[in-house]
Amino acid sequence: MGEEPSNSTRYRQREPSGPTVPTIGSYAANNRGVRDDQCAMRSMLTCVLLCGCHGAPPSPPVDRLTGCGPDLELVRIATGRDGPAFWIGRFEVTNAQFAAFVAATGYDGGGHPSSKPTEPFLGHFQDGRPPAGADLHPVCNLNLHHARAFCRWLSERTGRRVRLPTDAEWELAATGGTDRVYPWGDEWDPMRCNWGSPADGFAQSAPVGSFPAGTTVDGVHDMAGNIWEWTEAGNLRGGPWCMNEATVRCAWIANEDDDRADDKFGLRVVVEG
Ligand SMILES: [Ca+2]
Ligand SMILES: [Ca+2]
Repeated sequence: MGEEPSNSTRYRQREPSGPTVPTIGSYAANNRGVRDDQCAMRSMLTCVLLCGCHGAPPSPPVDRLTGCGPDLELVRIATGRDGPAFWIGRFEVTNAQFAAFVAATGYDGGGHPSSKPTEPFLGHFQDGRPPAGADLHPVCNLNLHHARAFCRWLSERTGRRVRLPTDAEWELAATGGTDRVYPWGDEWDPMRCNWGSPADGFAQSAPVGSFPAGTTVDGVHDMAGNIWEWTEAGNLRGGPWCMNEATVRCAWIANEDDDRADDKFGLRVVVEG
């Protein structure tokens, strides 16, 4: 079962934050004497009748970063309380995507060795390539500098502003702007993410997108578990494949040494605009 956090990482837990989404019944009456929940229900029925979408919320726009190795699929996250709308990677960055960066640039860590020598920069790669069969697993063994370097390269190649998420952006994407505990809702479900139990099918990392029942409301995968994700502030979010249900909550923040790489530390990109 999942490990408790080690003493080497400074953790803090805080109350969930962010705007809450009102339920249908909580809408007030409008000036036509018709409650907005009735309007909402009417439009939902209209949607079912006209487009057959059965009342499901519209899917957010998607986009891709192309021409830099395997495409990075992006999901639009609507304007939040803390800033403008942005795009976020639907998946964690994979070994194959990071390998394309290394192949194109010869990047070797950029003079930022890991402060944990037993887990050096891309220590799991072999001859500059991911291990056999691991192309679609999340890249790991990165410290904050290495994660930022990948984003800078994508910015240069695409002309778009690619970077790590802020903590507010990461949490907005994970919760969908609600105060939910996990990306899928408030109830813990050990089969909706890759956490510290092999019972979910994975003793270590899983190919990205292996838990479609655990996505956010916007369809972002693996915001709980699998690989821990660096944010711009040097925090890690979402918990890794080896820890418990407390650590994979949306609100959990682990502040880490910027120089430390680890086989549980990876990234997901944000694109501005
Ligand atoms: Ca697992
Ligand atoms: Ca993750």
